[in-house]
Amino acid sequence: DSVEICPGMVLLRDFADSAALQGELESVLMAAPLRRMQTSRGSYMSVQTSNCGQFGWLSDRQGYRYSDIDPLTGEPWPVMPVIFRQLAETAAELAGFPGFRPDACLINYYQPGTQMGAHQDRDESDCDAPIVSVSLGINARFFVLGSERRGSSIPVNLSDGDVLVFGGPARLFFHGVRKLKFSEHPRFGPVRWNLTFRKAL
Ligand code: MD3
Ligand code: FE
Repeated sequence: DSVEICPGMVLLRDFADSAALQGELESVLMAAPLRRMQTSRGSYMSVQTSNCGQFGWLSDRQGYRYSDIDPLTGEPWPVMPVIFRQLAETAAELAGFPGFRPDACLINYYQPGTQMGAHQDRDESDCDAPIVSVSLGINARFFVLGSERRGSSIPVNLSDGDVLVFGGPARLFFHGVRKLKFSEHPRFGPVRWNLTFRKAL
């Protein structure tokens, strides 16, 4: 089913074929391994990341940016698997954003205890394009604020296979992920994956 959480934000519950994505994810990570990125202040993020697609999101002492080369391997990022791209395009279309063509897929890896503080996604040049987020593995408590970092938030429980689409008025909303509680997924084990599809450039 599909639920509009607020204008511009649509949740497609259990929309993704998580078993099919799992195999492709493993191949991508063999070519571009997970790493812990550094912030501009020098601390390390608790989430581990990698990318596939034409561009990858990076964070280091210089700040945030997109790059067509993986600095760890010196090679281009792995090609975005066809089933990743099709999933993101179909989800965007169903949510009311036809014509979405992602050129970047950020892979986030969460272990129990990992969290992501409230932030905006604004490193992309085209904010008319939506963002499509796919959750795999154990459940997470996601939250959305509005255009301000403070105030009340809307909680959303994200489970394996759930797809969230953000666009229009919700595209620049603050959001984050609460500290992950321990649980186990039959295929993924005690971890959560999030694939975030974007139009970077
Ligand atoms: C709301 N990741 O990588 S995805 C991120 O679960 C990020 O890994 C989280 O936030 C995760 O930047 C949440 C959901 C998400 C992605 C983009 C958004 C929510 C968003 C952009 C605007 C508003
Ligand atoms: Fe984000």
